[in-house]
Amino acid sequence: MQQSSLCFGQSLENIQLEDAELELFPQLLTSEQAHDLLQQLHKTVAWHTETIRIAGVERLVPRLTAWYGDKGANYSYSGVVHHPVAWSERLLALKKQIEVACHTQFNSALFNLYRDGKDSVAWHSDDEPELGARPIIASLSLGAPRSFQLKHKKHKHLRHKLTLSSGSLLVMRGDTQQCWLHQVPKEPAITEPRINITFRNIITNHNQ
Ligand SMILES: O=C(O)CCC(=O)C(=O)O
Repeated sequence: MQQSSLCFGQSLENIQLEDAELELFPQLLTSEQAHDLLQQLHKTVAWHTETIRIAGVERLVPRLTAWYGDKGANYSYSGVVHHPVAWSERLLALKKQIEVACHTQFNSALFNLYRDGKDSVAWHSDDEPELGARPIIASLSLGAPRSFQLKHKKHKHLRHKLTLSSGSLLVMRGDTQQCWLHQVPKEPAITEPRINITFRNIITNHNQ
């Protein structure tokens, strides 16, 4: 079920799912703004290929990634500590726009480049300890529309699917990461790139 409203003049859909809080701004950026940003980020972001170890075998992650943030906003995932690249002026302005829409502040962002539909991200939740217990994750999509799937961790029959179009912002709050997994599956027919930026807040002293 979905309820629509307006937030700062932007259309906003509340997606009603058990044990989750999901909001979708279908067009936070216009298609021209999203296209222009994708072109710029494609060229200028410090993209790199990561590896993960699955059942003792090293594999390339099927997308390119980059980690940006404030100094000290280090993030550990896939067994590696990532130190952030400093924000550019344009990225800081984008972060501000997203903070206003979400009524919260972020100190970091994970960038994903899906070169085409063969790139993907497998089922996971953003539940690393440094994100805190009920993190707010704001996910901006630029470029090729891609399917975004959710499944409940305990109630296996609960599933949901969205298409994330260029310029959209999906905000996940509350128990979403604790109770749900999400993925962007491969869609081999897609030939165009997509960039996704997930803004996050790293708790820099979470071990203290
Ligand atoms: O590309 C997306 O929409 C999702 C990315 C994602 O799940 C992540 O960065 O953790």
